[in-house]
Amino acid sequence: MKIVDAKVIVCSPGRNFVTLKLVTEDGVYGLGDATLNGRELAVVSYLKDHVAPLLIGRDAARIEDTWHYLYKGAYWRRGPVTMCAISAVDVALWDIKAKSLGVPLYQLLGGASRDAVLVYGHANGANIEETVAAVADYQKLGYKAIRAQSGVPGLGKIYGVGRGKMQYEAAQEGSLPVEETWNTESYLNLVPQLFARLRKEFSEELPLLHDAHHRLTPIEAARLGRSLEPYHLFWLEDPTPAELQDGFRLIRQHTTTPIAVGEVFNSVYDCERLIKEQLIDYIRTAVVHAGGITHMRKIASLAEMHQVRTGCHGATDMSPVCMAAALHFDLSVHNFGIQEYMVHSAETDSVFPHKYSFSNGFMYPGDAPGLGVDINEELAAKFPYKQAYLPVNRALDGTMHSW
Ligand code: GCO
Ligand code: MG
Repeated sequence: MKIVDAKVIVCSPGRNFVTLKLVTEDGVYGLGDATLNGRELAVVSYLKDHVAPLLIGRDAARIEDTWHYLYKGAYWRRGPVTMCAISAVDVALWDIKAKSLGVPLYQLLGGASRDAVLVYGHANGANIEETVAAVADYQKLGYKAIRAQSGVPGLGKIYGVGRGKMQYEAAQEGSLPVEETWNTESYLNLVPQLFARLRKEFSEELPLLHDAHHRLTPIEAARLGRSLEPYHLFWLEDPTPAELQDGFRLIRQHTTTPIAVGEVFNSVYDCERLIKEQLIDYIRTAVVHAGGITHMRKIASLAEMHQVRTGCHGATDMSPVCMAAALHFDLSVHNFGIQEYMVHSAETDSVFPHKYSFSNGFMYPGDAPGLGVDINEELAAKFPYKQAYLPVNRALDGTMHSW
């Protein structure tokens, strides 16, 4: 079953997405997400100029071999652009294989390890009371686990505070990134107050999550983790930037708050030490950024041996193609923990019709052959690419700070 076409589709139905469509000689096609938020066109070029020409004429059935052909064959290993491109090819090939065998993808990954995929939603507000109200709204919608983020007095809009009730979209259209302001001390004072208030209002059993979004030093993160212990979070995400992995040992020495990390990782080698030394509890790599289904399964297997569970990144910059792939992965891997879920806009859903569904706090990939997601190319063409960036962050004195 030879690949005869490799098409890169760029569209912006509410936000930018890059999608790879691989077509085989017998007409079966597969989709892969290749969206790298704020740097989309770099992956488009990588795919169009350097990957698509290598795929024409290759056997679509050889998924593992193609992965290594692109990874080892580039000589320049890893990196978000390369790994995003490899992920798109990999997922499209899994889609083709499952479609040609007439089974939903999870059946090829060992079958279902559970009946449904637990997800968490994003409750946020400009202040603590708005966030409390948002958590209540998510509960009413059936969510069984909820992430809570609040604005910080004196700081204006910061990471995690959305533009509407259900939608959170960090990337903003324009030729320059928006600049936000940051003050660690105000943040570290506010977050324990937020969770104290939430535990007063909601059951002790409600799983609550929080994302520090790489903005703290290890000792600041340790202070936050310790101050949140009475409210027993499901996880504290990205407490500190993960380039310096020794920082996680320091955090571990000070707190029992579970730690999640990995949305910016793109290889098992980024996770290896954190997993093997049990410095984290959840690994959050995304199918689109960490080498597709083939590589994500290797990460999950390593994690399983060290009692680390998965918690795939699922923000709106993961397209419905990535979301579908994540749900098949989540349903099948034994050491699944939780899946992030942010609803896409109606325009996005119309361009990417899909069979996955949400019901009462859980998601289901559906039983359609393959991923169970399609792309309406005619409609996609009506939403051309728009330049957009993630915001940047500055401390009060103007110094650049992690966003
Ligand atoms: C999350 C993430 C996102 C990222 C976004 C960047 O936990 O969902 O932190 O909100 O900021 O995906 O592209
Ligand atoms: Mg995050």
